[in-house]
Amino acid sequence: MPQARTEERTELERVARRLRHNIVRSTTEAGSGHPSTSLSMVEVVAVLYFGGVLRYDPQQPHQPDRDRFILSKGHGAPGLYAVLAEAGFFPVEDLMTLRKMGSPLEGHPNMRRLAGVEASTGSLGQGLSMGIGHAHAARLDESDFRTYVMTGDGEVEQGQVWEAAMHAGNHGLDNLTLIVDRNRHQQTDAVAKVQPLDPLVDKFESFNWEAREIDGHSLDEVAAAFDWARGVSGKPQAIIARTVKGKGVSLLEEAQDKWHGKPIPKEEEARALQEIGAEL
Ligand SMILES: Cc1ncc(C[n+]2csc(CCOP(=O)(O)OP(=O)(O)O)c2C)c(N)n1
Ligand SMILES: [Mg+2]
Repeated sequence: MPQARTEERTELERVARRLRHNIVRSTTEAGSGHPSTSLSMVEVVAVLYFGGVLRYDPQQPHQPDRDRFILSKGHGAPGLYAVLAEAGFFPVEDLMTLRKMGSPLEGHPNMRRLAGVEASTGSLGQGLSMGIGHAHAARLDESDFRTYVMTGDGEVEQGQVWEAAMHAGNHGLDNLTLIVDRNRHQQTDAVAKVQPLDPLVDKFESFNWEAREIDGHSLDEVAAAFDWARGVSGKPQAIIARTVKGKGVSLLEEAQDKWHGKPIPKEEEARALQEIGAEL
């Protein structure tokens, strides 16, 4: 790998570790929230914001030609807040106000209170429809901004997701990319037990999308997938990112259905941070 590329990867690894630290610390401090949901999306958002994918300016968060990222799985708010702070939308120290009275870092993202949040989400199933609105707006305004939406895999059971998928495919919205965080677990059980989704790639393709499955924790595969998505014309793109719920913290990884929506207890925090690795 050329040296510049190696350095970029090392920097992204550092970003990913800092995001994991801040996800764990902010939810443990809050005594509530969804660390396992947030830890599974870290590499995807690290590459989006720091791998040269999203076009954004924290000094001008409403600039009309910015790219949009909509976190449809709004309960992953601690992960979104960690990356927005890292990107300079607000001070990193504010992460520790998560879920506190008066803080704009609400339990689920509120676009009216925090710059950088593109959509108020938390009621699952709506983000892709909102993203379609932005994708159509870009067309109407003859702007080249792109829209990225991330859903959970349990979330994909929602009927509205498929109505939206059908619409985006029929309209050939090639400025729209969906990432499905395929961690295979939802609130209380495995997705396959509640409502099997496979073959997910085939399903999107049959709705006139381009789709591919990747390792959602490989920075290289995530970066390559976004490159691929940008190159597709005439169809929206779905990236099915295989991930692990609670990635990086063994306590969460080992009992995924037990830890949904639960913070790491104070007495386990130090060990979790050590497992994630030094925050450089
Ligand atoms: C419409 C709606 N129904 C139910 C919920 C409650 N709920 C919150 S998170 C969750 C599970 C989501 O699982 P998944 O989409 O796989 O996300 P993950 O945490 O695994 O990333 C549910 C059912 C909700 N937020 N919105
Ligand atoms: Mg899931």
